[in-house]
Amino acid sequence: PEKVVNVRIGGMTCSACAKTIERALSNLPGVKSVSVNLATETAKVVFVPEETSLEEIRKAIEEVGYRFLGIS
Ligand code: 9UX
Repeated sequence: PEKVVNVRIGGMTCSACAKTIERALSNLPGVKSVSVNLATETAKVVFVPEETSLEEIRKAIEEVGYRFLGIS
């Protein structure tokens, strides 16, 4: 079964920021869909927990220069 999380992200200021994060998360194994919302500074991520984890999601966000602020 897939998990759905809403991740709060810091540091996004433009739509290119959102695209960068969408690309980074989409490239993780086990991530089925990503929708980044610039206005609410969140990303909805659907993933297979056996293939990736919240920790991998956090790392991917930080590697492209943004901040993982937790899940809501
Ligand atoms: Mo969004 Mo641009 O940061 O460097 S403002 S991609």
